[in-house]
Amino acid sequence: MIKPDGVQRGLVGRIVQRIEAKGLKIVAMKMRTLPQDVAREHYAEHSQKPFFGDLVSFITSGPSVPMVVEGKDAISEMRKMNGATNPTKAQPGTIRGDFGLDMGRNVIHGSDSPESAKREIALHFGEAELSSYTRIDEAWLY
Ligand code: 3AN
Repeated sequence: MIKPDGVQRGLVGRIVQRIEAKGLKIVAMKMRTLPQDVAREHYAEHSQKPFFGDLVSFITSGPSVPMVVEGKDAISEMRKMNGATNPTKAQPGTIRGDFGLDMGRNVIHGSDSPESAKREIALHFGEAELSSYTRIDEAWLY
């Protein structure tokens, strides 16, 4: 999910381009401002952390772009592309390393396991919003 800072800084196109160029398949995408309850649920694992309030108010401060991404090792490959949580620690070539400077405003979120992906997808999309299609380059990718 591209966070409000990524949207407001005009980074959506460049981020989507990286995901597509990698060979991953975007099967759902929308723009929405997260309601408070969705944000709190999204970051439920951090509810006891001191930064939880700031995290929820930032993530609900403007539109985000949630996406569902499929492909070989999609979760770990996306997290590799996103880079370390703290953008000042993230390697150049990663999304956070190239586009971020601040721990809170770190441009993008990626699910960290199949279980959290399933839970997070359901927060943003209904079954009918997930598309199925074949990339023209699939035979070359795999
Ligand atoms: P990631 O998004 O890399 O999986 P998590 O799940 O540890 O990282 O953290 C979720 C989000 O909470 C991060 N994207 C970051 O914006 C925010 N965050 C994590 N740690 C801190 C912190 N110490 N101070 C402020 N915000 C934080």
